[in-house]
Amino acid sequence: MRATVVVPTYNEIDNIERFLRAVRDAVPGIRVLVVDDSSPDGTGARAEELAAELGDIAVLHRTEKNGLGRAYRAGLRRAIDDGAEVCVQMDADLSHDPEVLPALLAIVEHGADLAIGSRYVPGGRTVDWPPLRRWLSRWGNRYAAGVLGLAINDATAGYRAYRVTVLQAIDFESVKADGYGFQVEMTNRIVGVGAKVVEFPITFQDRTAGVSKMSKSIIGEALFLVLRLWVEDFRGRHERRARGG
Ligand SMILES: Nc1nc2c(ncn2[C@@H]2O[C@H](COP(=O)(O)OP(=O)(O)OP(=O)(O)O)[C@@H](O)[C@H]2O)c(=O)[nH]1
Ligand SMILES: [Mg+2]
Repeated sequence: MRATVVVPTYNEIDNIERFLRAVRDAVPGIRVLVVDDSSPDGTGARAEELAAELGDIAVLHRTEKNGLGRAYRAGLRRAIDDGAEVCVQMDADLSHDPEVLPALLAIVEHGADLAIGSRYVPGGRTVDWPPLRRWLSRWGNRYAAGVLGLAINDATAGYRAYRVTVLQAIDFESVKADGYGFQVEMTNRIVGVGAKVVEFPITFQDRTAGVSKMSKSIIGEALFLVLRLWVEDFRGRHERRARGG
């Protein structure tokens, strides 16, 4: 299947080269779409140079930094329009090991609609994260899964491969969340349409270069988002029952 890695970047100048070379080494035939929000550090221009050297890499330059969700919606749209059958989401900061790519792709090729690189299934782990960050991620996941009734251990994971038909089935462009919540909203919709989800254990390595874009407002958005999704799911079920469906 034709696969494209969609990778949003903002100020990843110290990571982008290592990232693109490692992806190319791990899966020589894979396409990459870098979605750069006019990084002031020149990540977009560096990505263009690497694209010319390595081939099969495109760069989508956006004018404004306005969140991971928006960057992904634009990037997934472009990848699909360019013929992708599988879209991989990945961070550029090398927290997601490119060596895992073949496994995620194989899971989708064998029939899954979504393969999640999961920190919270047996064999999965996080390395070098401070205790508070670890706690936040672990409990954020328990909270989201508990409230939404998702049988998913790592619904906030940012390393995933989607079958394009499921992205179309959930109308991914109408997903509203922009920060971390984007991953949760995507997962909730995918579970909602009864798609097949497989979690594959990964080791998540904290970034060693560049700065985090994680913020209190992103965490706040995710907390409220879960409640909004719960209300929407509840209303949806109620309306279906009222219609006798
Ligand atoms: N295009 C774009 N990319 C973004 C934006 N925010 C974050 N990113 C990228 O999204 C990926 C994940 O962001 P990170 O800052 O690593 O967030 P994180 O992984 O939750 O947090 P840390 O790894 O702790 O820094 C990275 O490749 C970032 O460069 C944004 O607004 N626009
Ligand atoms: Mg990161």
